[in-house]
Formats: sequence, C-alpha cells, structure tokens
Amino acid sequence: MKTRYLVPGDYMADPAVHVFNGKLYIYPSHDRESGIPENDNGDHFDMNDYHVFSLEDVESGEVTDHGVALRVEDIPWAGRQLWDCDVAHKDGKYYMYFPLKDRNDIFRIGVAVAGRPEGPFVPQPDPIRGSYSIDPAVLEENGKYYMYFGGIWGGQLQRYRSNKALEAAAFPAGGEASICPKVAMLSDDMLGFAEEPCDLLILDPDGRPLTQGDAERRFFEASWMHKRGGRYYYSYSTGDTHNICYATGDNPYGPFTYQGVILPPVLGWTTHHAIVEYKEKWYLFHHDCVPSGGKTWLRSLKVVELEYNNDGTIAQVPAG
Ligand code: FUB
Repeated sequence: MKTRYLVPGDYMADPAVHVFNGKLYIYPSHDRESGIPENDNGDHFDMNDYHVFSLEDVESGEVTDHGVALRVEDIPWAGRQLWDCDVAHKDGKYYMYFPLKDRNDIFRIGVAVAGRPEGPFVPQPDPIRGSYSIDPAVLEENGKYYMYFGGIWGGQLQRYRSNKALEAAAFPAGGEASICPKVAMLSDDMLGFAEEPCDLLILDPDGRPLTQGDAERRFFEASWMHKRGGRYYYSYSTGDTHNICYATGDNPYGPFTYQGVILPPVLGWTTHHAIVEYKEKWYLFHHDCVPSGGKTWLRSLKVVELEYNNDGTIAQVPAG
C-alpha cells in the first residue's frame, strides 16, 4: 500500500485510532494557524477543538469528517492547548481523554463522555484527579483499562517525580535512567485513576534502563500500546531525535525491552502515531508536515501498512 494522506483539506495530527462498530475511528489533534511563534515549550501548538473521522476502506475509501466533537470553550476548567487525545469504549459509552492546560498553564488530563464514537463529547467539570502532563493513550485488556501518558519539554513531565510536582523542573543526568512514561489503571466508571500512576520502564536488551543521554532511543512523548499474538508493544516518540520507536513486554505494566525504530524522522519536528489492526492488516497512522511545506505546527494525517517479521519484530517503515 502507498502512504495515503487522509484529510488533505485540513491539518490534523497525533492520531489515536480504534475499531468501533466495525469502522475505523480516528481521533486527531486539529492543528491551526494561531500566529504564535515556534518555541521549545510548544506554544505554537495552540489547538482549540477536535474533529472525529471514520473510514471503512483504509487504502482508498472515503474518509468521513463527523465534525467538531469537543471545543476548548466547552471545557469548564480550560486554559489553552488541546493536544493529543484518545478514546475508549465501555458499556455503550465512549470516553475521550484529552490533555489541556488549566488556567495556571499546567497540563492536566480531562475526560469527556459520548453515547456514540463520533461524539459530541461532554466534558466532566474537572480534570482527572492526580493527572498531569500530556498524550494519554488507553489500552483495554479483559475489561480493564490502562492509561499511558506523559511527555517531556512542553509536555511538562520533567516537573514531576513520583507523581508529585517539583519546585523546579529537573532532568536526570545523561548517564542516569531516563524519565519514564506513566501507566495507571482507570477506575470502573472510567472517570479517574484506580491507582497511583507508576513508571513504565524501558530497558535496553541487556536489561538496563535506557538513559536520559540516549536521545535516539529514550522516551519523549506520544505513547501508544497495542497487543499482537500475546505480546504487548509499547511505542513512542523520541522527540528531539524524531524517531518512533518500540519496546515489547509481557504485561501492561512492563518492564518493556527496546526493539528498534518503527518510523525514522519525517518532515516536521514532532512525530506521533497509532498502530491498529483492521480487516486482518496492520496499519501505522502518523503525521508529517510535507503538505504545509514544513510548517511544524501544521501537520497532516497519513496512513501506511505496517509489516511484522516472522519473529514478531516490526519492519521499519521507510520515511516519506
Ligand atoms: O500536538 C501537540 C503535541 O505534539 C502532542 O501532544 C505531542 O505528542 C506532539 O505530537
């Protein structure tokens, strides 16, 4: 399959993708031209709503835009910046988890609820208690739901240790274990954490945690978890080195062992993805900035087929 741009008329990024009612539903960030200058804090990613898309034929079928599903102005605790969201389904309801800065400019993770996968989603009055940072991704497993989250730099994860805010942001030294993504089981009502978030450890093949100085492999943001053949695949972006990498494990909490790069750098600064099985094929959804001519804040949604090797490792997708 050739790589396909899915929404050529608008700028969409950070796809989360799931199969609901036999269709593929895509929940992207909705990029826009805000005029805010680019900086390392990500202020130029000033998105203020989400659209939901669906499709039934990945290679050439029509992509339906279901319109606006949630707006910043409808969220009671909103400050600014709706970043990468995800959606989970339980007992006939759909739960959208979204990162948003509150009025103190602190990223928290909110929940909004709908009766249909395309929304509209109705936000809860407050963010999830104990939530922080960005990029929630939810895995369902035997009726339990696990949220993976976190992102450094503009995603603010370096401002926390052991779920507590620090006086000042702190990065480990280059040779020390890197900042980890977080995982927490969700409560039965899907509106909160059932437990304190804990670190998701990513080890090198010798069993040592990846170090903060290992910028080509260590976690930065954009968590995604999928399961294939009894194996858990945790994938993520390395941020400033622009790889989508993956690590495998045998349970939702890890530890995970680093395996390699799925997607080398694309045009743009951020890289972000979702992996999903549909009609017996696997697909990588992601974004790049080719259609906007390299404007890093105007990203376009793409899909390409993902191949697995016989040993279960993922064949690297060529950039472009
Ligand atoms: O879209 C804003 C941020 O850019 C996302 O939350 C990150 O994962 C990166 O893609």
